[in-house]
Amino acid sequence: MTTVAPKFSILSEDFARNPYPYFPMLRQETPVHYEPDIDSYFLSRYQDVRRVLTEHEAFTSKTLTVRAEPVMRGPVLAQMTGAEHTAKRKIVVRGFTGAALKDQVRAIHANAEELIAPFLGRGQVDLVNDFGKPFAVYVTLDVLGLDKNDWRQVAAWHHGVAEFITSITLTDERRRHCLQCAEQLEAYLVPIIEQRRTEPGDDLISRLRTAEFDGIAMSTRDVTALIINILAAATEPADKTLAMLFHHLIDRPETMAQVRKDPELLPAAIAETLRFTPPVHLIPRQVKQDTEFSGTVVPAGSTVFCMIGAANRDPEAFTDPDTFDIHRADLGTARSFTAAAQHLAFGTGLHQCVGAAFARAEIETVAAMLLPLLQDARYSAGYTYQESGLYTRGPLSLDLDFTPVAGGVPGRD
Ligand code: 2IO
Repeated sequence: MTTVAPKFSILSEDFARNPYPYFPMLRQETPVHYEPDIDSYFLSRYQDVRRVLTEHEAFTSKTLTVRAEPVMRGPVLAQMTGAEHTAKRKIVVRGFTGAALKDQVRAIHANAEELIAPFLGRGQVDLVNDFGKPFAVYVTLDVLGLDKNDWRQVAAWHHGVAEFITSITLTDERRRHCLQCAEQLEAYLVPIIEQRRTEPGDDLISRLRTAEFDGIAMSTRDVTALIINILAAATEPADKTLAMLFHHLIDRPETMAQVRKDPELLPAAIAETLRFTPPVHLIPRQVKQDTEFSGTVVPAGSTVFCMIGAANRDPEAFTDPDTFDIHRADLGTARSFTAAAQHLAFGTGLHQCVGAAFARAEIETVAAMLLPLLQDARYSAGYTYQESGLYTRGPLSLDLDFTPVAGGVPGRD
C-alpha cells in the first residue's frame, strides 16, 4: 500500500513518474484534491468525473478560453454549446465517417507500410520514435490534405500548441514559444484554408470549409481553430496508445498469443488499453455554482480537473480495475468507441471525443498490420519502460527486437 505523504502533490516528480499507485489513495481519502499552486481541484472518482462530463451546463468548458483558445487561434468545438455546437459538430462527424473514413483508412494503411518498411529487415524498431510519432503526423497531414514535405515544421509547431494546452504550469518563456508556434501555424494554414473554399478537394479541410448544416457554416477562423485542434488531437494520443497496446501485450504473452491468433480481439485489446492507460489523463472544466462532490464543496468559478486515469480504475466502476483483461465483462467493447462507452478515455457527454471512431480505425488498422510483421516482439536488451506526462501520458520509447518475416508487408506490390 502506498502511504499518504503529508505534502502529497499531483505536481510532484514522484507522481509524474508513476501516478497509478496514488490513485487508490486519492479516490478513497481525497477524492476532491486541491492543488493550491494552481488553484484547481482534482476529481478521481468515476462517478464524480462522469457527472462533471455529463452535466455540461453546470460544468462548463469555459476553461478552454484560457487553456486552448490562445493557441487554437479561435474557438474550438469543445467551447461551443447549443445550435452552433450541434451544427458544427455534425459537420465534423461527417468529415470522420462514411466515405471520408474509408479514404482515411487507406491513408493510414499506406503511411504505416511506408514507415515500417525500413525497419523490417533490421528486426529492431523503437515503436514510439521511429514509427509512431511520424506515423501519427503523416496520417493527419494526409487526412487534412497538407504537404507531407512540411511534416517536421508542422509537427514542431503543433507540438508547441499541444505543450500549451497540456501544461499544468508554463514559464513565461515557454508560453511565448508556444504562442509563436501557434501564430506561425495559423499563418501557414490560413491561405490554404482560403484557397480550399474556392477550389475544394476531397480532403478534410475542404469538407469542413464548404459544409453547411441547418444554415450554419464554418468560417475560416472556425476551420483554422479546428484544424489546429485536429493536428494536436490526432497526433498527441496516437503514438502513445499504439505503444501502450504493444507494451501491455508484450507483458502478457498469453493475451498476445490470443490476439495474434484472433485479430477480432483487437478492438477489445485497444479498448482495454484505453481504460487501463488512457493517453489523455486530464480534462478541465469550470464549476458554475458551488457544488458538492463526495462530501466536499467546490466553490463557483473553480477549475476542476477530471482524472481519467484514476476514474478508469475505480473499483466502483470496474471489477479488479488494476488488472489488464481484454475479456472483462464490464468493458463493453462494442460500445467502447461510442457515446455509450464505459471507460472515460474519450471523455463522455456532449463534448465526447469526435475522433473516437477515427482513432479506433487508426490503431486497429496499424496494429493489425504490425502484429504479423513484428514476430516474437520483445523489449530490446537494456531497455526500460518509462512513461511521462501528467496531462497526456505515454511511453518515452518502446525499443523492440523482433524476428523479421520473409516477404515484408503483406499485400504490397
Ligand atoms: C483544446 C489534449 C491533445 C481534444 C481541447 C478541446 C483539445 C481536446 C483533449 C484531446 C487531446 C489533446 N482535448 N483532444 O483532451 O481535441
